Amino acid sequence: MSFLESIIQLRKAGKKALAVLIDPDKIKDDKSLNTLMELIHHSKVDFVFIGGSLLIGNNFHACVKKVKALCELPVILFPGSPSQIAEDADAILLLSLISGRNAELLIGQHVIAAPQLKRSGLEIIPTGYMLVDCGRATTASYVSQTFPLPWNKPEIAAATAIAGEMLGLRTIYLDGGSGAEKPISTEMIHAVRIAVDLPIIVGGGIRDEDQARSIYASGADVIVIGTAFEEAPELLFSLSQSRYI
Ligand code: 1GP
Repeated sequence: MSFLESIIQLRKAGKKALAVLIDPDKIKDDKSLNTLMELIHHSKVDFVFIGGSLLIGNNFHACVKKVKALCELPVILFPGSPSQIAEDADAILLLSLISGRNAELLIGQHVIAAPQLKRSGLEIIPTGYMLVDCGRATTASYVSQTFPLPWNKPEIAAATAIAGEMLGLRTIYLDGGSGAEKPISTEMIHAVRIAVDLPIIVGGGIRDEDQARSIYASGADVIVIGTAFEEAPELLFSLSQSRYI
């Protein structure tokens, strides 16, 4: 089943999903990747996302290949640029940064990537990507040269999501950015949940089970955990329990 179909089915069944975000720059060596993948396996994570707003190292492609070899979970690319397309993955979030007004990230980079994506065989997931101000400047907002949505303006997030749905995007990703000080407000997630019928992915600054539970309860279908997993991988066990609300 495709990634999109599986999250639509989970949603219909009232179930929630957990994704772990692997930043290839943060992987020290094969041994540490093996350990992380063991943990991911035992925590019953649903999806592995790979990518980052800015990758400095050069092990992205090797990392995707190794992750794919080490696990049976769907591997989804979460690309910061067209250089993060790897055919070893299963799917790619084709992110249109609809919270911003940077034409390159709304359509420009997509034009550059489109021929390669068309040939790749990857499942393409047209995603309305919305950056939200969650307390501190993040690499994502700096690199994208866009203003994030104000944290306390759920109505702007809802209107943006509606526009994304009307434009034919298939999922909404609300992101506070990696290492955000706090998660996106439950009010904002709830407003987007009421506004659109699309699967909602939420990430950025989620660090404990209580936060994850309330984010799921407000309407998120998929939660993405990056920094908390890097800092304390064992947290994944409790975070994975939060899916059962
Ligand atoms: C970032 O949504 C992801 O784009 C995950 O954020 O690293 O803060 O968990 P964290």
